[in-house]
Amino acid sequence: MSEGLPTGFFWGVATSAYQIEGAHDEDGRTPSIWDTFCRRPGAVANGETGDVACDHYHRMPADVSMIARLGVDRYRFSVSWPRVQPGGRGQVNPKGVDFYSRLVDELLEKGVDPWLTLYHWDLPQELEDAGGWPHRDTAYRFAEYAGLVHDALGDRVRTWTTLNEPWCSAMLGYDTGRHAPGRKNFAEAVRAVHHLLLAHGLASQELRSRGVGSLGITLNMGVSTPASDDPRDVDAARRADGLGTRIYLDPLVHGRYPEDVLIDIAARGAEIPVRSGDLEIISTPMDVLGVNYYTSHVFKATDNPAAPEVVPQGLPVTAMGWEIVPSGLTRLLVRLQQDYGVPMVITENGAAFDDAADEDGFVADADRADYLASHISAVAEAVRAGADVRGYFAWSLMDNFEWGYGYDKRFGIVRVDYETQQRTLKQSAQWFRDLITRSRS
Ligand code: IFM
Repeated sequence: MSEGLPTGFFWGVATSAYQIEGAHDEDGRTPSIWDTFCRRPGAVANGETGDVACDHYHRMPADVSMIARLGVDRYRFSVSWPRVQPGGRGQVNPKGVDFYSRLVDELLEKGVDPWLTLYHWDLPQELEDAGGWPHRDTAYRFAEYAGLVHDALGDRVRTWTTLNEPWCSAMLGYDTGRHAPGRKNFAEAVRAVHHLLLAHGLASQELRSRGVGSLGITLNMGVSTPASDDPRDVDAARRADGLGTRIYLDPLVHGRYPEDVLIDIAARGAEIPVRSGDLEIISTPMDVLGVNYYTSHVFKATDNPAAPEVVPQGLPVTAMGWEIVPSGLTRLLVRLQQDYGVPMVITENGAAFDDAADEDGFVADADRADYLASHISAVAEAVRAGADVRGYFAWSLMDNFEWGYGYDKRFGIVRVDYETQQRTLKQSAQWFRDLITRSRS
């Protein structure tokens, strides 16, 4: 399955701050937009919150030992902005920084390389109150925060990711309202896209000026296929690809927004608030593109060009209802190589299933192991076809807070019993550990 992966290909597991840390009001941390959103009636399944989550803030050393026992090369985690810079402005919070400093030290001591993401959706609430991502100043606040984190950890962390999945921050946060902060306004979402990209560029400049080993951004992507040759279906797929992928990668890599996407969004009454010099900042060269892949879609046009129908292909689905399409990952990676040519790493790939634990907490999740195996094979196939892919992170290390789904959906290769906080390796974790061992021999 891993035949064809290049020498030096690395393996990792991934998490994010709000999904695992808990300790939401400890040691000076202030609320993020997710703390606020979780308290909005009906926003999150069962009214759940990340207040405790996996209690990783208090269990970090043991969690790092568990990560090391999996044999991974790298651990991808995110830093909580309101923990490190409460309120999103001003001085660092020494206790917040100390947590990440200890995390990095624990990882390095155990031979696991830290892969740090600066923003995985937990905007300080005060910055949302000041306008959030539709407001240009938020990009400058982010660059300042990036510099502060680098000042604290840059001596030990080599790999820096600015943003995780800006599509989710912009579109789910400001258009559909399914994610924090829960606004529903397409024009604001488009402004958020630009300011997230600007934030990435400004932060990249801050980080580069201080010195980094490797710098990039992570995007969630799939392939968009038309349901038929009908030009309307072809156009529906083009639009989905435009708003899902090209609106990010064209400015990031080529320094321009795609013309067809500008026309599409103008027809919906929105405009990208680009200013002179922005695109040069946004296209600050990156070393690695993080690719998060879960599924791909087939699109059929409807009477509303902004709302095409997703046509199920009759494939098996995960507990999220997402079809399992490993071939889409191969196609995506080959296409990204051709159109953008940036070295890539799979920064997330994994699946939620309805796990059944035995009395010891063990889950025989052959379905999840199969999902991972088929997608790792798809990566190897893309590499054989010429894609430059350098590593793979499984999402996720452990079950955690799955945003609007609360704790109902479990993506972990490690089971978390939320009553006791006991961690138990699932069959998929054992399989992943053995794969890593085999791939080295
Ligand atoms: O849990 C999320 C993660 O935070 C971002 N990427 C997708 C995952 C599964 O939905």
